[in-house]
Amino acid sequence: MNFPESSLRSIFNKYPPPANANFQYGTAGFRLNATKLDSIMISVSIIAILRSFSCNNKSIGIMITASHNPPIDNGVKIIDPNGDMLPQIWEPIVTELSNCTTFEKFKDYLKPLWNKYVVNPNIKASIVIARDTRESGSRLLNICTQLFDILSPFVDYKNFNELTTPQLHYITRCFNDKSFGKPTEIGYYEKLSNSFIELLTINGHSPNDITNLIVDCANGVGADKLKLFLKSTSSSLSNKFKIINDETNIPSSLNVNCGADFVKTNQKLPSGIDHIEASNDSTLCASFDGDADRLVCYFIDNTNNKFTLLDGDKIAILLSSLISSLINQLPQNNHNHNKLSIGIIQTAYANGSSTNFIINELNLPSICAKTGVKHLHHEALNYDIGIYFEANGHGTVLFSENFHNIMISLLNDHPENISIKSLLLLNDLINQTVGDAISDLLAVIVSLSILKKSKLQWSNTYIDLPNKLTKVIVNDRNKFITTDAERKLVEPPIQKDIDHLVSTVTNGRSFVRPSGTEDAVRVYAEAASVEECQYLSNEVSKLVINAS
Ligand code: 16G
Ligand code: ZN
Repeated sequence: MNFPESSLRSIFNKYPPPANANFQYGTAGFRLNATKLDSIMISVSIIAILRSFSCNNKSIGIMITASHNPPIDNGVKIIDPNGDMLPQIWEPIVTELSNCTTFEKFKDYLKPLWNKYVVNPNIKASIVIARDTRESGSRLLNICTQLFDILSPFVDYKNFNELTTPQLHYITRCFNDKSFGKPTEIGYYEKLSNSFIELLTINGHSPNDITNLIVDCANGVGADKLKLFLKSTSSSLSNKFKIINDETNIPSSLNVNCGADFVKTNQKLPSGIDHIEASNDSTLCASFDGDADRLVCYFIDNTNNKFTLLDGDKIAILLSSLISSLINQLPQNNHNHNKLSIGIIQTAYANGSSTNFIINELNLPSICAKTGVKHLHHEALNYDIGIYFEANGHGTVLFSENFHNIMISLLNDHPENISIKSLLLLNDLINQTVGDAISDLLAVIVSLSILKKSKLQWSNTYIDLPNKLTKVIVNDRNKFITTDAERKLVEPPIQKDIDHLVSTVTNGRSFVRPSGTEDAVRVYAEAASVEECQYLSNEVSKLVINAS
């Protein structure tokens, strides 16, 4: 019997769950007010240990962050050995354990799992752990390491302290797959920097001729890490970057009036960037969120003096345009690359114009997945090149092993071919584990340079249909059940009425889905004109209120 009951009892009693615990491991792990997370850190840490045992003692990541949420919140999520999210079948297990309110219940639930997975206690579990810059982060991380210390016969861990979420995803993967890269923060910067500079160079560019950038880091961990990246790379690159909202020493400023979520939701400049700066033709503005896994770009369009957003949809289109142009330029005497499958994965929130562009202009398949990174990521794995982005700026590109093998064999026959080399370098530049604001921004810069596109040309690739996202507070959001990648409601029975309303406006589209992160229902509406969009949004919201 190796179940460490007395060690667990002592730490459980030190950080007991509240009597009314009703926690849920949701779309992005646990996320709540930081004062309520203590007991959750224990449950998450133990499940991470079991997950490691269940994966032949591979390393598992624990990231402590609440992303774009306010500074008083925090959260935690588990990263699987290959750098993606914890598989969904484990979510109810973490949820149940976190809701065991007495040690007896906790032990009764955990012990069978422990006995199932810890079959060879002589080989230890392995954990890598990190946090963002939130004030509560070090205290919460310390709860996890206390647990690891008392369970030291069963687990080894490495504490990275502050990292961005995508850095920890990358490092977790590297711990398990040495060919992926060095499992260190420096290793991450080297991989990005080398591929970025090489991509520019082989395509006849240099860091001196890229666009100027103003990067709003949401006063979060991305600020410190972007600076470290720039320090680690050629000095001329840092001349191109102006980093703002980098006050990580003032935790109360995190995500306040700045960051990707603020910019996307309010469709305006964050604090710290003035209108004149953002109107400069040679400057592109960008915002990260608090843990640097989301990116949006924007500028003030001089032709109409308007704020112009380049959101996740526009980023997906830019990267897809580059990738399909490189694929089209591959040598034609070897047709292996015709077997490469490419798919672009979006959610129902993707603007209809972007989906039309993918289908009609890029001639690529467009796939709709449920909201939440794990759903898009999962779909993207079905393709040799799976490009996935949420409109809110989460996203990346996944390249398959088959893609890699085909490129390597092509390179053998055509060692000087720039398109092959560029595709292979993109595979290194773009974080393969999860959306990454730093890596995505570098990919955007490279794409603009190689495609010789200005930010205005990028923005004019297609024109967004007017759209509106509304939050409706209902008694019980769990009554709202969707199907067809959240595009249709099954319950309550109002889908026919929604369809009817949609048919009364030009190019209309609307859907209703329960939020995975808030106690509310979201209503999305889109139409050819602002007036029709507003009308559709109001009427569908009324239906939702009446049905709830
Ligand atoms: C979480 C998801 C994000 C999604 C959002 C939807 C991750 C890392 N984050 O923040 O992808 O867009 O939830 O929120 O998966 P909602 O369900 O409240 O609309
Ligand atoms: Zn985030």
